[in-house]
Amino acid sequence: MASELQRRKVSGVFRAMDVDGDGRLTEADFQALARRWTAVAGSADPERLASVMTGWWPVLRAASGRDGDNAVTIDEVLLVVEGLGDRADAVSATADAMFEAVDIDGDGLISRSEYGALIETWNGTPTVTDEVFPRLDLDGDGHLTRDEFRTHWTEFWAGDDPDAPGTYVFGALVE
Ligand SMILES: [Ca+2]
Ligand SMILES: [Ca+2]
Ligand SMILES: [Ca+2]
Repeated sequence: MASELQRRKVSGVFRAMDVDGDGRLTEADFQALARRWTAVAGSADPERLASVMTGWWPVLRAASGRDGDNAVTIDEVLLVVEGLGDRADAVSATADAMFEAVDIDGDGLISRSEYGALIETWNGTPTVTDEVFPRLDLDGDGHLTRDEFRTHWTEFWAGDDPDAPGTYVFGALVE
C-alpha cells in the first residue's frame, strides 16, 4: 500500500505529467513532456533525453492493467511508484537526463536559476523555488551537484521520509 506521503507526492507530479489535463496519463502526455524537455536541453543529448522521458510510458502502461484503455490513472501510477525501489538504475538515469537538460551553462552544476528552470519545465508553469532550493543545496555552496540531485530525486520517487529534503524536490506537496 502506498503511504499518505507517497500519495501526496504522486498527486503533485501526476498533475505535472498530465499535460492535457484530462486526469489520465497517455502516450500523448509523454510525447508532450518529452517535447517540453528537449526544448530546454542544456548540455543533454536531445535524443537521449527524449528517449529517457518517453521510456517511462511503457512502464506505466504496463501497470494500467486489465482495462486496456492505454491510459494510466493516479492509482496506477502509485502502483508503479511503489515498485521503483527495484528500478534504481532507471530512476537515476532520469535524474541524470534532467540534470543535463537544465545545466544550461554546462558547468556540471545546477545553480539556483537553473533549478528554477527545471521546476518550471517539469510543471509547465512558472513556480517559486526560493524556499526549496536552500533545503536541497545540502552543503550551502549555491549549487546542486549531480550527486546531490540524484540523491534527492531518488528519495522523492523511491523514499518515504517526510523529513528528507528530496521529498520537496518539486516544491511543497499538495494538501
Ligand atoms: Ca492526459
Ligand atoms: Ca550549471
Ligand atoms: Ca551544493
